[in-house]
Amino acid sequence: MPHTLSGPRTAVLIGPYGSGKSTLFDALIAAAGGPARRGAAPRGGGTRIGHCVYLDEPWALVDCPGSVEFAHEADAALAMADIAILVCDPDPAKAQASARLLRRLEENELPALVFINRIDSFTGDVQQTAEALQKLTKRRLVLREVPIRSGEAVTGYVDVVSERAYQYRPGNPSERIELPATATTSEEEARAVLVEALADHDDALLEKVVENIKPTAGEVFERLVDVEGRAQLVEVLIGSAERDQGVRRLWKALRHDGPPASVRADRQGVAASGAPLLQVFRTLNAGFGGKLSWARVWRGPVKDGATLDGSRIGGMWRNAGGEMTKITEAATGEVVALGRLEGVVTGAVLGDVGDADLTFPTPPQPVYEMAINTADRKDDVRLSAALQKLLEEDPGLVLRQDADLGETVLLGQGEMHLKAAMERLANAFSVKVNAHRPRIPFRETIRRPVHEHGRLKRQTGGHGQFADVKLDIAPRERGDGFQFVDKIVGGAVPRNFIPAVGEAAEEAARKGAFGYPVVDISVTLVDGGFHTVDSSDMAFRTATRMAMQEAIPKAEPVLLEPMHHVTVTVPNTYTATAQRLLTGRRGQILGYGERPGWSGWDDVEALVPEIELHDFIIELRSQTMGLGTYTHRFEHLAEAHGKVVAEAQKMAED
Ligand SMILES: Nc1nc2c(ncn2[C@@H]2O[C@H](COP(=O)(O)OP(=O)(O)OP(=O)(O)O)[C@@H](O)[C@H]2O)c(=O)[nH]1
Ligand SMILES: [Mg+2]
Repeated sequence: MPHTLSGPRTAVLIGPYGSGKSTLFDALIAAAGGPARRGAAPRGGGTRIGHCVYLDEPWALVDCPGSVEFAHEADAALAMADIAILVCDPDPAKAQASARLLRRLEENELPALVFINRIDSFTGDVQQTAEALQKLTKRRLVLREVPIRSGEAVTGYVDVVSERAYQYRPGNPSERIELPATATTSEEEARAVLVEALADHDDALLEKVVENIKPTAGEVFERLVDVEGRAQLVEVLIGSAERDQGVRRLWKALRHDGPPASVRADRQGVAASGAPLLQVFRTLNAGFGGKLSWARVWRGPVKDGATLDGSRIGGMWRNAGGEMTKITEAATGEVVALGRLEGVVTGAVLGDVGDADLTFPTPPQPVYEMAINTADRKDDVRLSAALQKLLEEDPGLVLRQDADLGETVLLGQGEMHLKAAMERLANAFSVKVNAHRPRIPFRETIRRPVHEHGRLKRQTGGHGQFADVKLDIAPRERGDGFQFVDKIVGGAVPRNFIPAVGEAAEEAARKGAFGYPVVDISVTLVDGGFHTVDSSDMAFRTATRMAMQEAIPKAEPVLLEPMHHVTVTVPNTYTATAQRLLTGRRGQILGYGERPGWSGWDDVEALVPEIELHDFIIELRSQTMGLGTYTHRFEHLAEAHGKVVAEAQKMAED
């Protein structure tokens, strides 16, 4: 049944890096009467949101960045969408770049269309592209259009449902032409596939297929809208965003197949009636109107000036073709920008949530980190305020204050992601920062027990300083920590000085032979001596420190490096690659196997030194078409040798 349309809807453009989403976004807006594109669309990070009206129906279009480093932005947009457009490259060899997104569509149970872009420069067979994509999803993909070629060039298409042929006329709706003989076979094949796919969901249609009766365009169309609306089938369209080919055809598909906003709201359990409810999915500080929070109105109307959960809406806008236009009220299903929602973070739900499940997608664990410091010390105070705003904007970022190492570390989804974050710090918050590779929390320990004598005897003028300690310093089991043992008998060291010895020993262990904290040792005070006048806490501290500094280098010190348990996730065609990369980074493979619930993907488990992980993600992505990813957690400390020791010592000196 075609939908009776009432309210606004949201379509989200997703796709691999550089597949043409932004170009298509601009072309869609222009086709809906918006301004023509002005130069190339911005690349890299940053979701764009625009509003338009196509054939009297209001839409919000969301253009997501394609880079995996901004995947969390696309995930956030998908959580708000009524329908998705997956924009793909026509080359079947590049299909795999869409694997993660096809999974996401399934997880979201989101109706979707595939737009095979760049048809202007494609000489291959779109059927093969569709087949390559089909291997990556459980959902049925069906070609809705087949190309008409003149020589190598695609000049138009046949709509497989109506069986009508059209010639592209960039900037204008395509022109209906006679169905060319060259396209008849491919059209008939594609139609048969489409009808069979639909017959799986419809007995009446199945009967016709069995009896070899050709269903009418109307019959096919009606079922298509229904099955697609239930997210069971995905139409594959073709075109060229750059040349404005197939863009109006895509609009028509969106219009017919995009379910009303109530369908998504129902699926999330949002009750149809009640107080207003909205959810923020993108936040931008500075620029237009101070802070802007882009939100989906799950239940409207929401009025400007209204207070939701203690936050007052200070302004409400749509982005109509690049112009922010003020509105006073937003209806159910709208995506709008809200002003000055101070303290409201990306993902926040405001209003009467009831039993709705509006869980915001959790960004992946960060895989790349950089220590940052202000270029100008004067900015230190402003840095922490700016970082807090940045974290509000972007849940993909994490901040770690390393008191031990004296560093502020920004963690994110990759090099580009962190670079974009630092650019925002500079441009939106006027805080310039320098970034450097974070230090590694190395530790050290000893292998051999030693006995050491520390004696302080100083005569300065009238009264002197005297303390004498005999220490047994011994290794402990890994993870057992530092221990001080007092074995003084018969008052060789008076009771009141003993705590000072313990404290000084522990303090001295903070910097060992390589410049790092010494862990897992015991220090036992076995004997000593004192002077009734010249002994003091201070003197015992000094004597202890002297003994420790002498002892540690003699006790076969060893450097300990943090080891992480790493789980690499890759399509199984890259399992061997992942193993090779891990081994190349001194990783010890613990095993591998199919990732639970992800057919075609493997998890490879390994123990890897932390120092090797710094730029691991860059190599992993470049060797796996951007598909490989990993999670990690600290596992234990392990003895390090050779080059690592030299590197660690150098780091400690810097
Ligand atoms: N030949 C041709 N080039 C295209 C087409 N669509 C986009 N391009 C070009 O491909 C490049 C990338 O296009 P974008 O629209 O920025 O791609 P994107 O998917 O938004 O990229 P990210 O947001 O960085 O993932 C640009 O140089 C476009 O001009 C097309 O249909 N045909
Ligand atoms: Mg883009």
